[in-house]
Amino acid sequence: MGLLAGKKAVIFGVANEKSIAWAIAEAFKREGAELALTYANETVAKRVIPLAGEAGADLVLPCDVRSDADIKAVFNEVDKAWGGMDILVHSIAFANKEELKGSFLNTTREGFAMAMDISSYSLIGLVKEAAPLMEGREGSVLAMTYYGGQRVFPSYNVMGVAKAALEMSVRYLAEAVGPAGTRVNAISAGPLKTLAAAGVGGFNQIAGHVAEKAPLRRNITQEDVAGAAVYLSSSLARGVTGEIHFVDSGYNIIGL
Ligand code: 0WD
Repeated sequence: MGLLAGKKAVIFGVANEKSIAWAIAEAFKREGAELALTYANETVAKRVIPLAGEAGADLVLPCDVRSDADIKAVFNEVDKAWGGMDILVHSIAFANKEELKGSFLNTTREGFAMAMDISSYSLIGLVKEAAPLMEGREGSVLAMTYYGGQRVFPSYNVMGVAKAALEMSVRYLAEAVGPAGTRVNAISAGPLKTLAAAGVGGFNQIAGHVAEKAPLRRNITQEDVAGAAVYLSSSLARGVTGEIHFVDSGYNIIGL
């Protein structure tokens, strides 16, 4: 029997087959979970709908996380179809490309607000609606973050600030939903070549540096993240909440 047998998982953030969320969906499926996937807009839908078919997802729903109505609609559908849920995965981030290069001083008020809304607030927005469906089911919420939310990296800029807010939201949310038996954690993943990473200036330089300096002397893969996601979403991690768990070949422990 799989580690997630009988669990119902709603996954936000599949954009294509390179997405971290897609590797998580595949691993969850393998471990026996039932899946619901969402897509941000019609362009993404063209790629996500066939992938959802491939994964045998029960539901594929539109959701732009900037919209409270979209978020509510997703969890209404989930409630109708499943009458509850066990796992929520938030694998979403966005910032203006012009603000993911050069100086942090290029950050605009509008760009800051948008990055914070889509990349940080959205976790709170999703958990607000999901929490009642997860109550008393030993539920698990999982978000994706990056070390650039704790230390300064070239070009990561406003996204680093958004990740810091996301990581603190993980802790506050863990406290807020803990009494109902729901856990909230994040994986801090090393650099991975995805659409989101393509938007970050100097990504190849960062990935090359990690491969050279990290204890494991390699970059991680989407499957490395998915393995940790299975553990954190399963009852093996039933005592773990409010945690930022690094899956980064150990890069974060290195001083020099
Ligand atoms: O190196 C990396 N790739 C790392 C990524 C290292 C550490 C963490 N992460 C994080 C990202 O910051 C993000 O939180 O992992 C998460 C997933 O990112 P990913 O898998 O690397 O990238 P991608 O496949 O692009 O998925 C992110 C998706 C969007 O993709 P696009 O490319 O269409 O912008 O986030 C979704 C969308 O599907 N997204 C939204 N979903 C709902 N509403 C929205 C939105 N408004 N905006 C973006």
